[in-house]
Amino acid sequence: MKKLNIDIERFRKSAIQAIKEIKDATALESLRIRFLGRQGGELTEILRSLKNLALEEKRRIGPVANSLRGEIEKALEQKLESLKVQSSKLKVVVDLTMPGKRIETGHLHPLTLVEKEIREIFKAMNFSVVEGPEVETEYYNFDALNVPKDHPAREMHDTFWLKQFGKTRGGRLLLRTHTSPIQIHYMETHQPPFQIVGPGRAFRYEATDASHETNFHQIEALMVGKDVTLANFKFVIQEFFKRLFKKKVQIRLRPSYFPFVEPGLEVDIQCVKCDGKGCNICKESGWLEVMGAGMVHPKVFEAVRYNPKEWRGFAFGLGPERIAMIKYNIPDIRLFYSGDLRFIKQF
Ligand code: FA5
Repeated sequence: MKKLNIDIERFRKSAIQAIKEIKDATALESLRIRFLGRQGGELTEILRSLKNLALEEKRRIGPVANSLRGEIEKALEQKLESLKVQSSKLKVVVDLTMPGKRIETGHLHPLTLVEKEIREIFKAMNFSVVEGPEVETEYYNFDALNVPKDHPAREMHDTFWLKQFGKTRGGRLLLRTHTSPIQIHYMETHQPPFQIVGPGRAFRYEATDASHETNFHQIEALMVGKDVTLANFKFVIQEFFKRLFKKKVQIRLRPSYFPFVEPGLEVDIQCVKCDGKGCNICKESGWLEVMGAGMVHPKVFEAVRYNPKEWRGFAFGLGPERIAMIKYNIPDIRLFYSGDLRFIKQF
């Protein structure tokens, strides 16, 4: 009577290890045949050889070999299951019929979009884009713009004063209350004729409401030449609004007062939503106030050493928030800075 000349435990370990390492179902099937195949399967042969063993050896090895068969069958089955799960996951990845996943990308803020559009329109109309500092002196924000010290117009602009920085040659420091100081900086360093737009932030210490913010934007425009008139101004803004709203827009000029222009004007456009019939955007008036404007005051030219008898110019200051509100039908200016993603994601 024979003894089994194979180490069952070692066989078990290497069989289980081999099953673990399998990467696909075909290789797993080959392995199944190698161990359990009817003809020549390694474990099958071991089990077959049991009958030739001595009785004691048969009693010792028999149950071990039989339970090993169950163990290997179970391991093969589990492996097959896990390969199926893996391959179904793999199919999802390469399923070309699945709708594509939209990659979330950032996008521009509605105000940036509007400001960009306004810049582009003016650039196409041969205006240069210039900028100026947000921290200004009293001189640039008021004095050079013909707003005298104790003049009520200074009070109209509730100013954020930067007291801790003290005084400079240009007086006290402040956050500019409008973009008009850009005019002065530009004229001090350039000779006419020219036409510029100066976009930027402005700051006013005032109560906020649906159309007023403490931190807002303006776009300043200035055109200076030998014979610039209000007719040029009218043409430029009419053309600007036509390009912005993609249709002819009625404008209305009303007399107004700004110390740095004479005459001074307030510009209204006919409501682009209701075409002047009256709606919630224009508060039923049919008109929307969009900018302050006028012919540059001779005192301003004097401040920058231009001869007011030689040069004429028009200037205007436009609020892009207001334009964006009209264009996108936004009811409250405070939404722009709310950080509310439900609002921002609509653009
Ligand atoms: C001015 O600031 C003048 N510098 C404009 C100007 C320039 C007149 C050149 C003449 C020549 P006003 O305060 O009206 O004007 O402001 C102009 C525009 O800025 C307003 O029509 C409005 O659209 C916007 N604006 C003013 N204050 C606020 C505010 N608190 N919040 C949002 N927008 C504002």
